[in-house]
Amino acid sequence: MFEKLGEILRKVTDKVANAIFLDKDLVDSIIKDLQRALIEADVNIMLVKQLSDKIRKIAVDERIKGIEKKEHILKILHDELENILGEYKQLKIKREKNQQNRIMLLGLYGSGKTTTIAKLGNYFAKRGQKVALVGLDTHRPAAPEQLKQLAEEHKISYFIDLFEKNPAKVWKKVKDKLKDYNLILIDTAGRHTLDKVLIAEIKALEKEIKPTEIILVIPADIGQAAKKQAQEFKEVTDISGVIITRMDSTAKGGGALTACAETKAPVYFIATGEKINDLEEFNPKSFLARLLGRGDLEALLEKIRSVTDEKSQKKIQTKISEGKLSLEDVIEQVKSMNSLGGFDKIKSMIPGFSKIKEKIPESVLENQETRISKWEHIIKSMTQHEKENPEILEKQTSRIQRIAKGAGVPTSEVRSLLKQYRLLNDMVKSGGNLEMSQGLSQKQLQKFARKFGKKLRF
Ligand SMILES: Nc1nc2c(ncn2[C@@H]2O[C@H](COP(=O)(O)OP(=O)(O)OP(=O)(O)O)[C@@H](O)[C@H]2O)c(=O)[nH]1
Ligand SMILES: [Mg+2]
Repeated sequence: MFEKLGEILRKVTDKVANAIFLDKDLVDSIIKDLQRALIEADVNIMLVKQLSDKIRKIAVDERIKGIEKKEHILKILHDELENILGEYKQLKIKREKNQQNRIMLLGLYGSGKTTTIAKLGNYFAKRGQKVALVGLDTHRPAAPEQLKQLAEEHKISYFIDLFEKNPAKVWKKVKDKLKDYNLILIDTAGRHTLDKVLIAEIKALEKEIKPTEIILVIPADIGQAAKKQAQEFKEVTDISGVIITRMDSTAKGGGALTACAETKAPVYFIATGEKINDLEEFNPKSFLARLLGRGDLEALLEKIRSVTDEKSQKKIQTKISEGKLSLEDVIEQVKSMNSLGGFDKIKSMIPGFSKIKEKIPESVLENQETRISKWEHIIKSMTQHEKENPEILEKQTSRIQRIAKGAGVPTSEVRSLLKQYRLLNDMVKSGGNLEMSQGLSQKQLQKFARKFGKKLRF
């Protein structure tokens, strides 16, 4: 139901974790992805804006640097998402003696009340509660029959009255029969709108039943409109929580969920299908963890630490600012890019590169591993002085031949490595300067694109 949102959130967190340079371009692209995904899930645009503003604020804060900045961004992202999903509140069933839990479900026409009553009955019966369903929808003729069928199918006790048209009277008739049950789930009638008749009926039932919980059932497909609906119901009665149904059949679930959080109506459960077991307790923390594909914030932060070895990052940064990388450094960079998901990642790591992604040919990404292992052999055949100053090799055919022989590769391979070194050194050097100068100019970008398009053949 939230596959796409989850996919994008994971992509965004990966981008943050894997970034070597966390510059304006990268932050912009992350925020754009996030916004698009959240708005697609129907999250209120104001909430989306708040979230983006907070991330941007951290991102441009000059006082926070490197890994710390990444941690801050991920923490903000995590906390804000958790925030907009609302507080966790469990639907507690009290078990004290003589304590009867009476849970009344309300909602507009077709919101899923009757189906949810059966699901809840089944859910709590399995957890050892003595459950009885009571049908107080006396308006729709087929309603008691629907409840009966569901109850019988799942072997749950039920009480209905096929003739009485006043729901409060039905309650009076059945309440004495409910003594042996500790959890009473009460189905009520729906209406097209929360009109006076419905309000009067709810009030009368509330007075008669004295429910321990009044739960509003909202279908996810109304999206953000859930806010208005929850507010209206809250005004006329003591809604203690919400159940959102039809999460499976709409892209607007994010809107319904976050709208309920805005009204401070805790979402107890979400329903994700028509079957009896398609009901799950809603816990914002674990819901978010699932979306992000990770256990919790700590696990998320761990990801950054695992891909960002701070020391080696610092070393590279220094070398970049000095404009000098050794061949081994370059190999290290390429290898780490590879382990982080391919050379493709260069685009998101180096400022400005995201803009030209379509111009870097896919062939660049091929056969890297074989190439890298050859390169490692080549480097092993070099002297320390050669490794640190590879430019001295450029015109020294005899040295190149010696190295090629030692590594068991043709001389063309050694030359190709030297060429890549030059290119990458150039690129990383420009990237290093860029961090300070906020991105490449269009001209520089085109130059890089041409260079990489033509020359970077792995
Ligand atoms: N896909 C999907 N369908 C659901 C879900 N919950 C309920 N439905 C379907 O929605 C329709 C209406 O459900 P009901 O339980 O009858 O809704 P209600 O609120 O009792 O309706 P009224 O009593 O007429 O007001 C039925 O066809 C259900 O099968 C859900 O989580 N997912
Ligand atoms: Mg119904």
